[in-house]
Amino acid sequence: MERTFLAIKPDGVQRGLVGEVIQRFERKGYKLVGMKMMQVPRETAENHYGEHKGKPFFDGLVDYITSAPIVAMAWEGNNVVAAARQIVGATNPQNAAPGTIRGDFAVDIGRNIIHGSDSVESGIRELGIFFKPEELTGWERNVDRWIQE
Ligand code: DAT
Ligand code: MG
Repeated sequence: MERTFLAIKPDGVQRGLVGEVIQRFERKGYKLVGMKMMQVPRETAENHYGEHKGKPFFDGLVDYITSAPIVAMAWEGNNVVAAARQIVGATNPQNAAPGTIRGDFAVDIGRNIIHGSDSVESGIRELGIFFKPEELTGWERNVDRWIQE
């Protein structure tokens, strides 16, 4: 079953949006299989955002993501990577559609509330950075048969 890495960034935590964000994925029907609050070490942030190293916004991005706690999460479900990106919305909240998390709660690209993996491969890579295998919990949910045929 497909998994993705989602993280409520420091601004989302500070603004009291943890419950709101989690609720959107729960209500959709995806399954939470890992979660922890943590302050991200600088080295971890630089690894996670390695594809952006050298870009003008890289240092500010790492400063922001390490500045206060995040909530790191693993979510599971059919097509969850792409579907979560849609729920998250466009990178720049100015372009994010209303109804998306970034569209509803953010105005600045540097304070866009949430991270979501951009591909299945990124999801595997990012979950490996933030979680030990034993921290991800496969579990049976009785309602699954009412969500997925
Ligand atoms: P996303 O988070 O939608 O996957 P990304 O991977 O391209 O976007 O960039 C990672 C984060 O870096 C993004 O959430 C916000 C920041 N960022 C991206 N492009 C930026 C830019 N042009 N100026 C400032 N921050 C930027
Ligand atoms: Mg990205």
